[in-house]
Amino acid sequence: MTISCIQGNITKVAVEIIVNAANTSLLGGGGVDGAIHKAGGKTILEACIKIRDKQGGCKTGEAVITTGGLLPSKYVTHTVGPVWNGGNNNEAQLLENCYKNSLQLAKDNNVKSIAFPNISTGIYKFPKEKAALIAIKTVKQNPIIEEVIFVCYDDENYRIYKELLKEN
Ligand code: AR6
Repeated sequence: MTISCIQGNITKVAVEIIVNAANTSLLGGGGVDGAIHKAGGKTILEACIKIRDKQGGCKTGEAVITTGGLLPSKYVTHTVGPVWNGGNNNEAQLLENCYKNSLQLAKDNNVKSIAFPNISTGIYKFPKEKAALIAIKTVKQNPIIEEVIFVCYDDENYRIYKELLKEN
């Protein structure tokens, strides 16, 4: 397994699956979710609505998979990160579950490469360094996908990931 980080827009990354930091409604939103739906087109939203109709959205920590629509990636995995609420509300475990369940879903779909955004570190306010430590630890503990790329958008996350992955 290789783990790396890049800085940029995840909608441009050519891997087999990109992960979306969605919300429980699966109906889109701001941040990376908005960018993915905008770039990927309406087939992604249609697939999300189908999943919603079937199972009523997606719980925090869980993940569902749809087409990648117009994106370079074949699939999008939509996972719902926890809202940071001080740290004593199971946030760390829920964030770990996002990474673990997304990796498992990729494996179940025979995917070899996956790109993650920095889940929960935007609108949901999870402290960036804590989130990065959880993301990297969880990926290392679940070496089931050949290539994992962390796509950092803001400078602070990119700096944190570069530093933490140096020790690889
Ligand atoms: N590519 C990669 N990363 C991005 C991009 C992009 N195009 N745009 C933003 N980021 P956020 P959350 C980074 O707020 O905190 C939505 O409304 C951003 O810098 O997108 O999990 C959903 O519908 C940050 O580091 O997601 C939910 O309601 C990271 O993506 C809610 O936001 C995550 O920030 C989820 O909040």
